[in-house]
This record gives sequence, structure tokens and C-alpha cells, in this order.
Amino acid sequence: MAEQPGDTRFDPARLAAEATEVRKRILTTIGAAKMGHVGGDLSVTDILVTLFFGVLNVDPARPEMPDRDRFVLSKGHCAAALYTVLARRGFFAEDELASFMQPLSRLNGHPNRRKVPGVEANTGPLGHGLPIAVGTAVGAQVTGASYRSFCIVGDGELQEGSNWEAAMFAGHRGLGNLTLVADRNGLQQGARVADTNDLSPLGDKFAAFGWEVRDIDGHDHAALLDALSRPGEGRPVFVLARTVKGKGVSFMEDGVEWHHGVPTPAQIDAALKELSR
Ligand SMILES: Cc1ncc(C[n+]2csc(CCOP(=O)(O)OP(=O)(O)O)c2C)c(N)n1
Repeated sequence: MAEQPGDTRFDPARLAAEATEVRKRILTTIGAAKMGHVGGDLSVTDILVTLFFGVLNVDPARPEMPDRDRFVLSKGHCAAALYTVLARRGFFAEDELASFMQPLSRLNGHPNRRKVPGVEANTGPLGHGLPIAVGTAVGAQVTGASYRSFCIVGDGELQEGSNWEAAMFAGHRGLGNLTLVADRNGLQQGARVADTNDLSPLGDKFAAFGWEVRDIDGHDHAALLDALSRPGEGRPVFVLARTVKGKGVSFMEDGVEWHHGVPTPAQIDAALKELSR
């Protein structure tokens, strides 16, 4: 990676190129570990890349700087995507990705804030990330701090009731410094969200809780940059990011079996070829 963001934030074309590299690395990392959640990782890649290379005020050299933006990956099973983006953004060496889920590695199957620089919250049990991000946003509101708080949830994860208590409170407090992104890929573990406990109309529900809703294609880097860069005006922002589980690898796209399916070496080769075209 030649330039670091900060003075030079990535534009949509560079974000797209970076996302392709991240996708390739996720595939090789999960292939080596023989474990992971590749479908959700590929789904959330463009959102993570846009945040870390185009939006967030973070400094890999000072991961705990007080005015850093707070980011919580609530769908913590997609740790491989987060670790890959953190490594490529400079929080730790990219070579370390080879240790993903190995004994004694700090790159556990779910992220741990005490082990990995750039990880703001321990996540894995679904439904905990948004309440944490609401807490950091309230903290900034109360103290006058300028940082913003961001959280990504899965759409299956939004079935957890804790999200709705947090959403209600965020609306009540008018947390314009809070942005929640739903990775709306329509699939959860083993089933479609709509067949399990349908969340539609998702945007309307957040609007009813007092949020500003931005409904976008979650793989469009220009749309993501726009939706994520602008804070809310006296209201929390809900980015309804319409995504595809397994995005970028044709035989994985929208396939529920890739929630935690592990590709064979031949499938990884095919996927890497497709991403290199
Ligand atoms: C409280 C809790 N219940 C169950 C699980 C097991 N689990 C891990 S991922 C997942 C499905 C999540 O679906 P979604 O949020 O849509 O994630 P994505 O499709 O984006 O990977 C489940 C049920 C969990 N991690 N936490």
C-alpha cells in the first residue's frame, strides 16, 4: 500500500481496488485456517474498506488516541474481514494474518479489544455492538468530544432485541454522532432472514425510532463514502447497505452454505482468478 489515508483519503476507484485485494486475502486466510465465515466477510468488505480507508479518523500508530472515531464490528464472526482491513491499514503486519485462528494467535475467531490494535470492542455474541456504540456516542455528547461512533450489524443480527432498545435510546438522545450500518445481505446462518423473522420494512422501522435513513447499494464505494462521511443532523444515521453474501465470488454469491463453509484449495484458486480479472 503506497499511500496512507488521512491527508489522502481513498477515492471510490481506489477503494474498489483495495476491496478486491482484501477479498483475495480473506479467501487465502480462511483457506489456510480451514475455518471462518467467508460469506459474511465478503459481504461486509466494501463497507469496512470505505470506513477504514475513506472515512474513519484513526491512526494506526496511535490506536488508542482519545479523539479517534469509535468503530464496532458487531457481527464479530466476520473477524477475518476486520483483521484484513486493519492489517492493510497498518495496525499490524499483514503477515500475521497467516496465524488466523491458530493456537496462541491473537487473531481469534471473534475480535478481542485487549489483543488486537484497532479493535474497539469484543464482539461475537450478536446484538451487543450497537449498545456499545450508543454508549460511546453518548459519551461524546456528554463531554463535547468531537469523535464519531460507527457500528456494523448483520441483518440477521438485527433480530436480537438489544438492538431495538439501543436504537430507541439513540433516537431519543438525538445522537447525530452515531452511524449504524446494516449489512443487509438477506441471509443469516442456515436461512434467509425473511423466512426466519422478517425485518421488513427495515428502513421504516429505524425512521420510526427517530433515525435518518440512507438506503444504498452496499458495494457502491461512492455511495458508501457519501453515506458514511456525513454525520446526522441531530439524529442518528441508519445506513441500510444492500449487499450480497459472498460478493465477488460467483459460486458463493447469495448462497447460505457459505455462511461458514470453507472453500477447498481448488475453489480458492477459482475465486482468486475471478477476483483478478
Ligand atoms: C447471540 C448469538 N446467537 C447466535 C450466534 C451464532 N451466529 C453466528 S453468525 C449468525 C448469523 C448472523 O447473521 P447475520 O447477522 O445476517 O450475519 P451475516 O449474514 O452478515 O454473516 C449466528 C446465528 C451468535 N454468534 N450470537
